[in-house]
Amino acid sequence: AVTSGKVEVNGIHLHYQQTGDGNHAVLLLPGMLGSGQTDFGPQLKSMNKQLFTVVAWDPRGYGKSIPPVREFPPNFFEIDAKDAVDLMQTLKFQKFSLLGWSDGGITALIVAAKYPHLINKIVVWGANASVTEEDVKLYNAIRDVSKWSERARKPMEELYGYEYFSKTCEAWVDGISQFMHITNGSICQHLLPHIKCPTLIIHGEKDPLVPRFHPEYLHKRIRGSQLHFMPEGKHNLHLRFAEEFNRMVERFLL
Ligand code: TYC
Repeated sequence: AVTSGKVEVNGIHLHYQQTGDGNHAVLLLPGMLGSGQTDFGPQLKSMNKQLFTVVAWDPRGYGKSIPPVREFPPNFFEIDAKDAVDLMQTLKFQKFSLLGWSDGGITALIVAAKYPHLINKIVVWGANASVTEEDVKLYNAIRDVSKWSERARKPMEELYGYEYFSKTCEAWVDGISQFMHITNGSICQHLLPHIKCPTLIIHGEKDPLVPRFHPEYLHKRIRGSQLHFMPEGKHNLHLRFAEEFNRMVERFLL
């Protein structure tokens, strides 16, 4: 069974889902506008519940962690990183692993670098440590949510309503694009050498949103990291190829 709850963390009532009772705690971190419910259905359903205790969180302003409305100050990933850590501490998980998708992957990288004593292992996919001009073009192509695929759009519209969904997506595009100007494109490049835990980077070779140089850069800068390509995978490889993804991740975490 999957339970859900809210706890107060840094003044925000953060919503999370939880399942399993294994010794190995794992936090699932959703992508932009994501939540446990929209982004991690197959993981909450099918990850091994004897081995793992799985928590999926809704970052502040996303999913059911509203209010507050989502904002994108220059340090929004750092804010998410601290919230994620403080959530797990509040839930009494001493040490845990992270599975981070896309923006959630960026948050996972920052957590692993800044709070190394708390982190067991991390898995990231669809994540990037920097923003290039090519990325900004791709971001602007998804600014208008009416152009999203039905599969990506529908759960978001059901969760947020059209208004909040479309406004927050536009705010995200502006928020992520600001790294181009304020840090010369870096989101967390300087932190990667501080990541000391076992790290698995997964990349879908057909991901239309994240160019391949991003996972290759992560692999180069994170010492001892593994890079695994899924030839048929797109951005949502953990949903489309859930069984393959879950088994690979479980094997890595053990
Ligand atoms: N980072 C986004 C997420 O968290 C996905 C995304 C990546 C969107 C690249 C656009 O060009 C893009 N799901």
